[in-house]
Amino acid sequence: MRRPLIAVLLSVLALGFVLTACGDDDPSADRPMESMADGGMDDEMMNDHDDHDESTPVADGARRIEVAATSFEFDPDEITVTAGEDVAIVLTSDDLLHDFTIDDVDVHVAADRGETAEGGLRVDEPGEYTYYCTIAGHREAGMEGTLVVEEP
Ligand SMILES: [Cu+2]
Repeated sequence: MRRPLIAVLLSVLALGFVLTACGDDDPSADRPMESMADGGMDDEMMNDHDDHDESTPVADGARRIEVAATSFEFDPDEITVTAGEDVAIVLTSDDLLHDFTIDDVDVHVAADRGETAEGGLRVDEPGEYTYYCTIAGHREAGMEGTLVVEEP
């Protein structure tokens, strides 16, 4: 029984040493980050990323609609729902960070590389809406689709 305990203690000590060693490197490692953050472009990207972490809440009993995001398209690129219906957009990304956003509708889901995320969606007004990916350049490259909201 003692040996494993000693091994664990030694591992913890070794880990602590490694962390301390890493800690010493931090000041130099931070400098490039800080200088990058000084550029307006990077500030914008970081704020962007914060926004992408928040998904709209999914209502109980929402119908799940799976959407695959790849560079640079959505599959499917047309989704039909009924006005007032609660749905969950289940977004999966294979390659890199993509999101699902509609202007004027409260829906947002973001999925990072290899991840699946869910976001609630409900539209009360029938009509056609365009969903797209807000990551810079993606919509322009073709990442958009049509949400058709039918009369109940
Ligand atoms: Cu995208």
